[in-house]
Amino acid sequence: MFHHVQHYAGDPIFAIVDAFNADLRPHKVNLSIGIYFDEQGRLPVLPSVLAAEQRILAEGGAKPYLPMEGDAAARREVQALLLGAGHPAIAANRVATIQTVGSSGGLKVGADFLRTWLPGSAVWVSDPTWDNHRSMFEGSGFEVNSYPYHDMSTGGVAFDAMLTTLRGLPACSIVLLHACCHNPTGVDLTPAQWDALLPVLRERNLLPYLDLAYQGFGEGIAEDAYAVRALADAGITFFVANSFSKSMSVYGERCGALTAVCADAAEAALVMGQLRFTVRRLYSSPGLHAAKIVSHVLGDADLRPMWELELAAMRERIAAMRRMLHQRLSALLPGRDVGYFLSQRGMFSYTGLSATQVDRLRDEHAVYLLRSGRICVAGLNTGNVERTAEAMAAVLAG
Ligand code: KET
Repeated sequence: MFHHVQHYAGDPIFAIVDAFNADLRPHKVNLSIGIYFDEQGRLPVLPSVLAAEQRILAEGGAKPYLPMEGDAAARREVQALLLGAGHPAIAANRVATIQTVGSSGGLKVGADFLRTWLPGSAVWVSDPTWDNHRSMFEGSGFEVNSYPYHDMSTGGVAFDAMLTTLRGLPACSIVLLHACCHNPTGVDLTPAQWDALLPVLRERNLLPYLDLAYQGFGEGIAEDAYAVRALADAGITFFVANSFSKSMSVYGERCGALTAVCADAAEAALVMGQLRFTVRRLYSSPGLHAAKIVSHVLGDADLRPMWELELAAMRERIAAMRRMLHQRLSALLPGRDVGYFLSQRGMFSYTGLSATQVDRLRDEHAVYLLRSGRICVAGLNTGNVERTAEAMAAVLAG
């Protein structure tokens, strides 16, 4: 029956985590997957999330199915987090939000919806992007192309080339954009560049599809939602999939959402109906515990400020690790410009290390990163940053 099934080589990110876990060297360093580890190298349980879970347990209650679109309170909180409380688009009922199984679930529901309702469109992702973007949209039947994004020579965004490509796209093309903390490069559009992008999206009648997996890890909750709010303010129709995996450190709970900001309330109602049907066909309804975590942490007057401080502390620890790595590498490689560790933001840095250098880091130094040269800065701590810098300097020196 299945002898013709093709071998699956494994996921490029999860495979490295498996290899790291199997490595017996005690000094190993995991800079592969996009997970925030604390100063002790542990995956934290945020006190705000723990307090929410204690309240959920104390409240008791049965465990019914949620509706296809998820929990109403969680969905309201998500809209306010993304757009800012009281945004006119929310008041006008032109925002449709569903709770999803992580933001991956949101991205996928959105992809299936779009494949049905914009069947003639192709998807355009940044070069480079999170590997799974391509897989997800191809899995939904889309042709996936890429637009220029990262300029290796300057370490910045190839913005003119990006705009030129987007200007040439057919109407209704789907443009996947990282709202903040670009994965894998750590290089984001500035607010001014977003402002310059909006007229192109509007004039070409493109559909922006934002991925917001790291809200709060760049500059702050509101700052990192700049693109979401600018698009909504401009009256552009768009999708945004957002995640709480990282911002609440609830990876395995699968907390996320998909939001469609539409032209008017009637259109939003139509989109909402078909998003619900898409969910029903895929996994029927999302998880109850995930909904309760999100609605308690975001909606509770005590827990919300706690969480915002905890998120700020994660952001600041990552920034401190960027500075330490930069300082150590600059000292070890005086002639080399490693300023990109400071200018890039969020969990990831694109180091420019080649796949061969990445293999040497793993084999000779037990330092694990993606073969693209992406490191997760949140895997660094004061106990391993020195060794990591020395290992990087050794392979960079040849
Ligand atoms: N979008 C982006 C840009 C992203 O980096 C991830 C996860 C997700 C979505 C998925 O998030 P979730 O809400 O948990 O479904 N990225 C890290 C982990 C992974 O590959 O799954 C990573 O890039 O390492």
